[in-house]
Amino acid sequence: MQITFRWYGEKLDTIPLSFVKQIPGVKGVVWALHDAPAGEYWEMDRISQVKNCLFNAGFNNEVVESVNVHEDIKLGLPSRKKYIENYKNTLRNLGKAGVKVVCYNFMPVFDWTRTDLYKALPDGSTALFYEKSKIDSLNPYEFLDIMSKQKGLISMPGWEKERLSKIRELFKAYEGFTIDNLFENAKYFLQEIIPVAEESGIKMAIHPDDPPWSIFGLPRLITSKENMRRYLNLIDSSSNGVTLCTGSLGSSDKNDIIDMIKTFRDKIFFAHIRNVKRFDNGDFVESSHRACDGSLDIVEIVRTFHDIGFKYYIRPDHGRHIWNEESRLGLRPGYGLYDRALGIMYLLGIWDTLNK
Ligand SMILES: [Mn+2]
Repeated sequence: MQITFRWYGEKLDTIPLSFVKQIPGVKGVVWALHDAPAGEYWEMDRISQVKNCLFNAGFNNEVVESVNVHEDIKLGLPSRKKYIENYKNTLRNLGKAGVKVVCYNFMPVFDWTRTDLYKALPDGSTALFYEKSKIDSLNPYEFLDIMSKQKGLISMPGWEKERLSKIRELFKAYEGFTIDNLFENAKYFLQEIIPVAEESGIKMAIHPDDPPWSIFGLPRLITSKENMRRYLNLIDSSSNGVTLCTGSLGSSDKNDIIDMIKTFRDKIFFAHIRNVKRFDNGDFVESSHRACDGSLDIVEIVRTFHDIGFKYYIRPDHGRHIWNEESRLGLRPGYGLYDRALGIMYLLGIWDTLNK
């Protein structure tokens, strides 16, 4: 396996790559053109620019997260044709630039969802929090109103200002939309792009829905073992795979992460490993990586990856905000430096012990 670290680019990330370099074991930076709207074609020049920047700092550029899927593709509108063409051409360019894995998601309207970006934990740190009753009792517009008052939100992937301004239209477009419609449109998308991914030497790795259940009445695809299997069966290809995100899937106690890793061992091209603490009322908070701090047994999860001889990429996903990091101007909630670095050390500690 190879440890990676997500980074938002020179203009958008406050963490210098020279700091990331000081975290032991990080080989690659997980990157994207975060200022490119979903559906837009990624020019080779811009891809090369990032590649050079990463190489100069001593990292590889093998994992991209994400190339976002335009909403019209998820909705199956006629306009999807042009966005799919752009997607294919982007994949061709990424392949030429040496990219091996592309993480993406197929979540309607909302990307990941939380109700509080800075929930105070007993030790004084803060973390991303999901309050079930809040989501259940608000309509999406009230929810957005509350969220937009929290600092840092619109800088987050999936929550771009431009995208959210169209929220009412989007909800209208999804009226009456079912999980089967979503699977059907995903199949069309995969049939178009997977052959290009194969030619380009790229493994496509879909990210699970976060949280893994329906919110605001919208259908969600990658929520369970059963749905993951259904998705992988949409098209039989060595380039059609998943990102195993322990925190996203593990927000539901119905998901057995260890079983999923074993079941889909040949289809996992990227892993996000983080812990999450679930509460009896359905709330959850992102906790430190340590197994005893959350509901997921990270030791067993890492052991399972070790057992299957996992040879792809792992990143720590999110972290808490610690050591007064919240005051850092432009901090992206969940994407501070310190707790993700601690997470990496925990993962590597387990991995090295297993190697011995
Ligand atoms: Mn994730």
